[in-house]
Amino acid sequence: MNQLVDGEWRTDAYESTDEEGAFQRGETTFRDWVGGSDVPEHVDAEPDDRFQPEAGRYHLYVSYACPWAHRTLLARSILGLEDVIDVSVVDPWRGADGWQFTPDKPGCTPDELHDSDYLRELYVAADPDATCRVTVPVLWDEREGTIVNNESREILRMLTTAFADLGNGASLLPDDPAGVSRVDEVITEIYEPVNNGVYRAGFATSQPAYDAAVDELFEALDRWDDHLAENRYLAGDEFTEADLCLFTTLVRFDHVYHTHFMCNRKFIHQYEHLWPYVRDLYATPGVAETVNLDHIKEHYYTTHPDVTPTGIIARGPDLDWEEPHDRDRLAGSPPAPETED
Ligand SMILES: N[C@@H](CCC(=O)N[C@@H](CS)C(=O)NCC(=O)O)C(=O)O
Repeated sequence: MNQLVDGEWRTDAYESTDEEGAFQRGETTFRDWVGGSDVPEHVDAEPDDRFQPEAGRYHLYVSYACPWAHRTLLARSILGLEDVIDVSVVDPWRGADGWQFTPDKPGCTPDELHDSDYLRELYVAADPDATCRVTVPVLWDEREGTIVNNESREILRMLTTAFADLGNGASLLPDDPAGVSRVDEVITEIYEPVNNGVYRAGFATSQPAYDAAVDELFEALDRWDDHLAENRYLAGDEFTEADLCLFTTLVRFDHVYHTHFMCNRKFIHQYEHLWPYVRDLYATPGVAETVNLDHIKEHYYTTHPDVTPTGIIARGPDLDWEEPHDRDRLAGSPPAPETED
């Protein structure tokens, strides 16, 4: 697989599966923390006073296709941070040179800051000797000219805490520490079987590794479907970061994970509660405009020739994302921007 080694781009740098054929996701490398917010317990970082939350200073590099980058786009949109943090969008197709900027393609932008051709140029600008994968999302600091962080869960938390005061007053975290801990537990709980589970199924190179990933995935989906029978959201009564983390996998599921990654024991639209739940989240103000199904489908079907060698983009299924969800009968409410009166 492709990555930077000592600042040079290499196309044969690492194996993405272990000797048992199980997918191994590499660690991300830029892990600084914006000052002015608490570092969650699970994060090994100190707030860095060099990085203060400021409007117009930071930039997000994303792909609409990527579920991890989607977390950050969702928080930016729901919290009303569009004028605070600008965004550059890469081409959904990723070839041998890694993520690239193709501004002429619908939904894509140039690198708004540096006019680079490839995302890896930013990684090398941040660290000329970088040895790492070149991934999205990236939180870039224009003032320091470097990458602050490229781990979605951490960028998400910085947006919902350090940057929240610069937004519209909506919140994606409970007020009480116990509520925040519960959100953290749920995000951890869904990561391995669900968010990463679809990749473990799709990129497995042995039958046992694939079987284990699919079994864990559907066991977790069944469990959360039961939870959602009585609860509007995943962690308490509010729409939180945890819902947003599940959403980015569920919204892609029937279009790409089911077929391309062979997660085909069931579609999400066949679940009694998960399907209305994901439509409820989709109907939440700020969410629908972050979903680009064309980029999602193009990315997955054309970027992994080991998985779908023809690069043909599967047509279906036709889903009505705007069908009424009737979830407002359950306790809880979507994030609400503060209104001036
Ligand atoms: N742990 C990272 C994972 C990010 C990630 O793997 N992004 C994928 C896109 S979905 C990527 O950029 N892959 C490029 C590569 O691995 O070379 C996060 O959550 O931010």
